[in-house]
Amino acid sequence: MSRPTPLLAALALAAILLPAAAGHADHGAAVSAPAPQPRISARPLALTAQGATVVAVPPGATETSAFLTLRNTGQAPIVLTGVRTPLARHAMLMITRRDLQGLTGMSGVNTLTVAAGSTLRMGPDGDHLMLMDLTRVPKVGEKVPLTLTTRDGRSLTVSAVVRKP
Ligand SMILES: [Cu+2]
Repeated sequence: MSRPTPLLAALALAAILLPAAAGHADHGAAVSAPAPQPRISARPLALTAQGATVVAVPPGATETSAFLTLRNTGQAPIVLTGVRTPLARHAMLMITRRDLQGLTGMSGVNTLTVAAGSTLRMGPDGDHLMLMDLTRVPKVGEKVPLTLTTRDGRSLTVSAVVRKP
């Protein structure tokens, strides 16, 4: 996420230049330049999204839900920690559970995990994204960006279509 500071950049440069300056001296202080690490944000997230939908709501509604199908094409689990969108001031991950009486209820969760090589199919009756304190009324057919964030600090932005429930 963060850019290298000038100091760090200078240190990195020194680490690269020092061995060259030492020439072939075998007994000098051997400074081995560490291999440059790719910045975390530069690694692509092995996550693909399909069918991203924001549920249309009538004027005056203050919240709605959104869902999509996520496929983890990688070798490690991907832990979602949140969602944001310009359409809502607050947004959260939610699950739907059926209690012993057969009643369903939603509850917010801190994380949703997409296991390696598997698919998380969100939907109106299951896991979903809750968009609260809407900034405006979404129009049927328009596209709204949804940005999912992951525990390792990366994100995936998808274009969700506003659809009638
Ligand atoms: Cu909800």
